[in-house]
Formats: sequence, structure tokens, C-alpha cells
Amino acid sequence: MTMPYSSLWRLAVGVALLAGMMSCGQDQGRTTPVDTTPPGGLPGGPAGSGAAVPAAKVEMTRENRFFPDVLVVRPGDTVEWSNNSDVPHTVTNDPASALHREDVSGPSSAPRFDSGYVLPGQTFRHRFTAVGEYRYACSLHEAQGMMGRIVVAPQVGP
Ligand SMILES: [Cu+2]
Repeated sequence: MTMPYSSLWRLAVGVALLAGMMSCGQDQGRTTPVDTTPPGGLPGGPAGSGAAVPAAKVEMTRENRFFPDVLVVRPGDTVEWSNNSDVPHTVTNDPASALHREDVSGPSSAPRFDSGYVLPGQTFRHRFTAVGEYRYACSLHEAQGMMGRIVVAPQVGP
């Protein structure tokens, strides 16, 4: 009697996949070419539902780079930076903490942010509300060109 069980299992997997595809489809309307969900879904899933689920992710790499270094998001989106290297990095948008104040910028209406040290394996999140361009740097590797940009684009279309 193994046939009924395996058929049921196959059906369950099919339904799960279909549900996953449908939930992705609900997000149409945004043009951001960023899909941070790895194939097969998030192992473990994001902890703490209700907290801002990051709309996009930036990796802090072993090469002392932000990847991607330019990211387009929508107002209200949360971006998560994750340190996937072996050394600390920072996400610095505050000219007071940057090596060169001209390396960082943001809309005048938006408060500046600074992660402080993000240790290997740790993450930092920031929610962007004001439309505009935010330039930031890693204060530890700014001289090596570890800089990035978040562009918060207004919602357009239906
Ligand atoms: Cu760094």
C-alpha cells in the first residue's frame, strides 16, 4: 500500500509549489529586478513575522564590496545587509562617521543612519521611507572603494 501514500505526497508537494508561485505573483507591479528568495525557499524562514521583512538584500563580501552596490527599492522597503566575509564592515550614511563626507549622502528629509560594526555573520537592516538617493560607505574600507547606493524610487503605475 505504498502507492496512495506516494501519490498524496506528490500532490502535497505540487500544492506547496503552486502556493509558492502564487504568492510570488502577488508582488507584480514593482519593477525592482531583485528577487532575494533563493531557489527552494528560505531555509528556516525569516524569524519574527510582523517585523519588517527585508524587501532586498545587500551582501558585504570578502572582496570588501557591497553586492549589489546599487539597489532600487520602494518607499517603505527594508533593506538587509549581511556580512558574509571574515572581517567587520559598516553601513555608514552619516557624514560624521565617513572617511570622506562627500562619499555619503541622502535626501535632506531623511535621517542619516549608521550600522556601527557589523561582525561576520551578522546583519543590519534599515527601512527607507523618503524617496531619493542614499549613498553609503563602509567606514572601515571606504578608502578601498567599499561604497554603495540605495535608490528609493516612487511607486508608479497601478
Ligand atoms: Cu568594510
